[in-house]
This record gives sequence, C-alpha cells and structure tokens, in this order.
Amino acid sequence: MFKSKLLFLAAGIFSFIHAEAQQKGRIKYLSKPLISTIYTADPSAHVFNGKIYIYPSHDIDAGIPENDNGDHFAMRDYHILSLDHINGKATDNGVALDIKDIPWAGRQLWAPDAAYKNGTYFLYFPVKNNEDIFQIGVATAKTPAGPFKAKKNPIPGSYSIDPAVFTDDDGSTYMYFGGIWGGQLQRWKNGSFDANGSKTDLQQDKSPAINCRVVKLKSNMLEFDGKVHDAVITDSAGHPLLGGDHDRRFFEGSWMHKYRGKYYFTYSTGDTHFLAYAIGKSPMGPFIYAGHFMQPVQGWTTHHSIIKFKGKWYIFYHDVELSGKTYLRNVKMTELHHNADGTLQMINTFSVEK
Ligand code: FUB
Repeated sequence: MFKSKLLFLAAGIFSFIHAEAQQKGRIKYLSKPLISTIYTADPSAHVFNGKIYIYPSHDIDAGIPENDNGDHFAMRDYHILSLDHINGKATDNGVALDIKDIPWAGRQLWAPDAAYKNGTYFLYFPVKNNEDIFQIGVATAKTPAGPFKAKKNPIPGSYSIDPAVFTDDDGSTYMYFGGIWGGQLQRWKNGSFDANGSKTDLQQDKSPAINCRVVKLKSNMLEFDGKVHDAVITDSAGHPLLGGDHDRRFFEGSWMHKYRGKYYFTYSTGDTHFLAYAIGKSPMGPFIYAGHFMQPVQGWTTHHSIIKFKGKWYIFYHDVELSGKTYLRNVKMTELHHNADGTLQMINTFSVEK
C-alpha cells in the first residue's frame, strides 16, 4: 500500500512537471487530441462500413478526490466518435448509452469496446453494480454509433473491467478482460469475489503475476462460451512473469491484434505506465513477453487499441494534454509500425524541449 502511494505521488510529481513544461510551451506532442469539446479516454477503435468508430470512456469532473482505487473516474455515459478518414475531423455522435438506462448499474462506466455480427452492433462495458463490484455488460444497436440498449443483467460469469473483443479469421470471437487495483481483478479467485481482498497490489512479488482473462463468446455475442482462462504471459524461457515485475506484468487495458498469423496481446503495465506486448500462437495464449512499445504518456493511465485501416496500422491512445488532470483525458491516434522481424517500433507521444 505504502509502495503504491509512493508510485501515485511520483506520478503526481511527473504530471506536475509536465504541466509546468506545457505552460511554458516546451512540450511537443506527437499527435493532437481527436476531439476537444468533451474529455475522452480508453479509445477502442474499429472499422465499420469503411469508417473508423472510436468507443471511448467519457471523462467528467465528478468532484471525487483521486485515489488508488480510481474513484475519481466516475463516468456516467458513453459518446461514440467517428472519423471518415485519417487526419479527418472526429464527429461526436452524442450520448450512445447513459448509466441511468443500465438496469443493474451502480457507478463508474469505464473503458468499453464494441463488435459487429449479423446486422447488430454490440457495446461491451464495465460498470460497478449496486454492491460496488465491477461486472461487464452488453448493449446492442442497429448502427455503429447507437444509441445502444443495455441488456437487463451483466454477462453471466463476467467480472472486473476493460473488455476487449477480438474476432479471429475463423469467425470465433474472444473477450479479454480484467484490470488490477481499482479494476478489482486481484479480488477474484476461482470465480468468487473476496470482499476483504487487497484494494491494490497483492504484495506477492515472487508469485506469478495476476493474468488478464480470456474467454470465447457464444455466437449470440451475449454470453461466455465455456470457461474463463488466464491469458498467461511468460518470459522467453516459458516462466510466467512475476507479480513484482511491475515493468512487464499485466495491469489493465488489454487489446488483441493479429499480424502475420501471430496473436499480439498488448496491455498497460499500469503503475509503471508503459504499453507492452507479448506474442502467442493462439488467441488464448500463452503469450511470450516481447517488450514495451509505448513510453509513458502524460497522465497516469495508459490505454490503447490497434486497428488496420486502408493497409496501415494505427494505435489509438489517450493523454492529458487538454486538462493536465489524470482523470480528464483526451484520445489521440498515430501510426503503428511493425518491424520486418515482427517486433513493434517504440512510440514516444511527447518530447520536452530544452
Ligand atoms: O477509464 C477508467 C480506467 O482507467 C480504465 O478502465 C482503465 O483502463 C484506465 O484507463
């Protein structure tokens, strides 16, 4: 706990220094915010009908003090953004789903994702239920920007946060989900929630790290098809990464893309603020850790998605250029490059001029 407080403080100092530099015009950003009329974060991008649709969190200032539990991320609705072309103007398509229209929701609409199948668009979203436990819900619409109608109950067997939905070439769809600390993943064991479990780190540095979860979806896209598995990340010798390996272990914000027949599992390392990747031969893993591919952004959280559009790869991410506040973020995008050997090129989202 003390360690996490220290890290939190360090992140605060980091943000402060960068806010100062920004004020003096010394920060040069790689990309511009896609939209500045509302605060947006956690962008899950998809190509539907030849257009890019971005499913972000909608950040608001709810007046809740910052803590390691993420209580200050108290979002209440979703707005979907669309882009006709790269470098085009992003359109805010208005409220797509409001927390008051989700029958089982309590508070905190966090990072969503979306998928399409057989004429229906699916919006997957994490929100705390009335017992303050995160679960994952689903809502449907006939158009990619909604409005979406939420199902009466969360997806049975779902828990924690940050759903990311990937459909493989054979039509099978998988959901990756989970996040530690405020995302509560460390409190779930064998499908049960430990109400007295650790709120942040497990303090088990020498044990295997907590894994992101992966599960196949049924063809109706509304239910899990069978058991939830661990998306295990190993080192090159096949040993699972350890809980104390904060620079490399999974924290939250997973994504999956397939490149030259291999499965690239990408994720945030959370308290060390990197985007990292691990490569596997199956969508279920295991994935072999391959490195970092994005340096820390300005802000605390790091969350991304990756798409291929008109033959090029793009990454969507967020930082806090517009507000300088960790909980009022803005989404951005830039090109992502795979090297000839399949590794990902490192991205630096800003530089500070001397
Ligand atoms: O936006 C709230 C949470 O912050 C997300 O669910 C995490 O991935 C982090 O970005």
